[in-house]
Order: sequence, then structure tokens, then C-alpha cells
Amino acid sequence: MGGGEPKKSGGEPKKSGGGGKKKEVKKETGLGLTNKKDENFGEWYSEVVVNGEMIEYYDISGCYILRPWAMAVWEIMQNFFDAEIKKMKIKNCYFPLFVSPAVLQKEKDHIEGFAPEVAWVTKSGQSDLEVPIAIRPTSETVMYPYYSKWIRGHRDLPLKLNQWCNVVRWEFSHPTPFIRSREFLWQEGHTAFATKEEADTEVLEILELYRRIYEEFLAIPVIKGKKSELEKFAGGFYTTSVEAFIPNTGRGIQGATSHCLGQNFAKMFEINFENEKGEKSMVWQNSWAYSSRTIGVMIMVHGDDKGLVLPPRVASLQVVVVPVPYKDADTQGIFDACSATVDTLCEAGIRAEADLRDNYSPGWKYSHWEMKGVPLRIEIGPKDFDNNQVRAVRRDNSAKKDIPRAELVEKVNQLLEDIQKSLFVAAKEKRDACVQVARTWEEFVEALGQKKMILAPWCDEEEVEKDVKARTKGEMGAAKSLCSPFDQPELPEGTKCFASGKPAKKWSYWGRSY
Ligand code: 87F
Repeated sequence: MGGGEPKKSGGEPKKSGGGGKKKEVKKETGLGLTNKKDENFGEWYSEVVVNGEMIEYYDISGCYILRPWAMAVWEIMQNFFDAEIKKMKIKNCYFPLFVSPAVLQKEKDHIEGFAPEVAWVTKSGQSDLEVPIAIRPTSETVMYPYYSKWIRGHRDLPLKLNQWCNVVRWEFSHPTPFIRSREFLWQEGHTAFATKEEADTEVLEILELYRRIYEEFLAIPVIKGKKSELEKFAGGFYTTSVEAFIPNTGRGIQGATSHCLGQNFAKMFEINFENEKGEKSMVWQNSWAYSSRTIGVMIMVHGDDKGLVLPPRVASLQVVVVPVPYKDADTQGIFDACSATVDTLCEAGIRAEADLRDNYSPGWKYSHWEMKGVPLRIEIGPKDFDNNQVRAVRRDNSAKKDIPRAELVEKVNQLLEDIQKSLFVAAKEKRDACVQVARTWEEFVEALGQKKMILAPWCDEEEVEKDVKARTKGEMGAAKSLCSPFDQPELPEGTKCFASGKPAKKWSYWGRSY
């Protein structure tokens, strides 16, 4: 593969101006989307992330500016996850961004496949550096030499560290904001234990936190499972993941991973300890990460033709209050009612703001906040004012409800919970409708052609997965195994592998993926 970046859907934005045939109205207001989600998904996505003020494109391909609206979503998830791992006695730290080539090389067996993606600093000013310095694509090689130094005896274990940072992977396939970018934000956890059992337990505890981020915060259903030998992290022992699905593109997407590294890195980096019996033993290690990709999955799953749809739990603004003054109405009274409404909501812990700008019409404000995906809009017009009520409009289904001022907090809380729930239910129904059981190769190929995620009985042989990849190679990209779900359907004796016809060992999800 060369360094070229094929223009594919969801990649760089179309250059505006000169030949763009946007409607005149839209050009003036900057509102509305020109692409529909179901008609032109890739262009729709590019438009939504920009018009929803999540992203600004940058002049380096594959790099994006995360605007406050996106950063706020990231921070809400970060606050949750950070608090949860602290309960698990995991501590935060920060290791340098730069990696020396010597240290990077230590890991060369498994880094081999990744090498083309490593970015290097070769100069300072005009002079070449004596030794080029790599930028971390992940921090195993950065951190583990110090694990070796810090871990001496069993009393130094477990060592459980996490860092919130950026990493750089110089991807060559089409970049997509949040989903595939050359620099991204993540947390990476790196832990070391005396026993395999402790490591195994932690892998699943972390995976459960990842499930909760997706399902409870982002309102996206995920499948927990184990990666195949071919798809696992090559340096590790086994890899677990949460897998999401994007119905519009028919692609699975790895949501987050929690690896048990076994003792592979302990061997490479000599991370040994003296156990209780005074014998030298190797540590058991895990590593785990979720990244800013989570935000892209959220946008792809919930967004619609009006723009972003933010689940209330991750929306930095949950309620926007818009005054709707008419001629001859008590405009000041309406504006004051809006401010009072915001105060009441904020005091109750609801993230609310009023849009009191007088240079935009109510209609413009509606579209603006719909584009930005605010879960609930409250309108206060003369009638509402006179009746001591407000009108609430849901972003997800446009349902309207009049709420007496006295019941404001209770009703708004209820609505936000309802929205959160129905977003998950809707996403799950849509995802479930895309799952197809296939027992034969013919059924598999047909389902793949229908952009499905396929649940199939599999012999779990690496050669067979390679063969599936080879046989499905094409313009749309090959199919691969996504995970073998922990929640396994019954597998009756005599069930055959969909691809090889050999005895099936497990059910596995398959599909095209990001
Ligand atoms: C790209 C360049 C160099 C992925 C890379 O998943 C190295 C790598 O090691 C690389 N892309 N990986 C695997 C990362 C494994 C692991 N690291 C810690 C995780 C979770 C967090």
C-alpha cells in the first residue's frame, strides 16, 4: 500500500465553494444538513461532526480539532471511568510522549506489523537528531522498563497504573474523525499481578466498565467477547473487547479492548519478583484502553438528518431554554421566566442554559440546538408564560409536552431518563435487526451482502479465518471475526463450522469492520 489516501465516505470534507450546490437559505444561516444519513452516510457524518461543532478539520490529514462540545462528552466519560478505576486502586501517572528506538525495538516481534504506523521526530530546527525519536503509538515499551525496576518483591504487587494521554498512529487508510485519526485521546491501563487469576479477574472488571460507558452513557448496545487468535493483540495472551455495530455501513467496530498479556512482556522486559517462598517469578500483566473513538460511534449510531443526537448522560448541555416572544407579549417577563427556569434546573443538578440571544429567531435557535443534539428543548412563549408552564420538546422523537412550572424538575428529570432509555432501546432494536445467524457459507455470504453482523458456528481455526478473509476480499473490504461472545447460544453436538464444515467449537460474530 502506498501513502495515498483514497477518498472514501466519512473521510475528509468536500471542499465547499465553487460548484457546491447548497441551497441559498442554508448558505445564509449555516443551518441544516445537505446530506441524509440513509442516503450518503459518509458525507452526512463529515457534515454532522462539523456543523454540530464537535470537530474542526485541520490542515494535516487525519488530525482533527476537538471542540469544547466534543471535549465535554469525553470529560463526562473520563470522570466516570477515572472514579471507577480509582475504586479498584488503580493510580494515574504520566509517562513521556517520546520513545527511544532502542526501547521500541525491544518489542520488535509484535511491533513488526505496527512499524509503518510509528511516527518519528528526526530534526530539531534544521539539524538532524543524533538518534531519531519515536512518538508513542501505545506505551508498553515506554512503561515496562520501569515496571522491571519498580517491581522487586511480592509486596510491590499488584502494580496498577493508568494514564490519560494522546497517542499517534500514522494510519494510511481513509481517516475519519474520532473513528480513525492519526492522533487520538485514550486512557491506557497497565497492570501487573503475582497471579494469573488476579489478572483474569481484572480483565473482566475493566471490560464491564467499558460496557457501562457504551450502554449506560452512550446508549449503545455492545457485545462482550473474546477476540480470535488472528484478531487479538499479537503481544498478548488473550484479548477481550466490547463490539458495537454501525447499521448504516454494516460494519462492526471495536469499542474498547481489555487484554491479558500473560507473561510475554514480563519475559521481554524482565519484570520479575521474588514470591512468598523466595523464588523468582514473572508477573502477569494486563493492558486496556478506550479512546475518543467512543464519541464517533455515538454520533454514527444516534445522529439523524437534523444533526447530532446526544444521550442526556453525556450531553454537556441537557436542556436548552428558548424564549418565544411574540409582538405585544411581555417579552421581559418571558426572558425572566427562561432565566428562572434555568436556575431551577441547574439547582437540581440538570445541565441547562437559556439561549437569550436577540439577534436570532426562535426557529433558528431550534435548528441550531437540534444540530448540536441537545436532548431537550424548553420553549417559553406568551401562552406558556400566562399559564405558568413550559413546553418541552424531545430531540430524539420531537415529542412535545407541556409542563407546569411546579413540576419542572421532576418532569424534566423523567424526560431525560426516558430519552436516555429510548435511545438505547432504539439503537438495540436497530442493531438486533442487523444480526443474522448463518450456518453455511452460502448463508454467510448472503448476510454479508446485506450488511449484516453474522453470528456463526466456527471451528476456531486460524487458517479458516484467513481463508474467510481471502474469500470475502473485495471493494468493501474483507469480513473478519469480531468476537466470540461470552454469552454463547447453545451449540448442539454435531454443529458444523460455517466456513470449513469441521466440527464447530463456538459461536462467533463476523462482519466487515472499521
Ligand atoms: C501501532 C504502532 C505501534 C496497536 C500500534 O490495545 C504499536 C502498536 O502495539 C500496538 N497499534 N498496538 C497494540 C496496542 C495494544 C494495547 N496497548 C495498551 C492496547 C490497550 C492499551
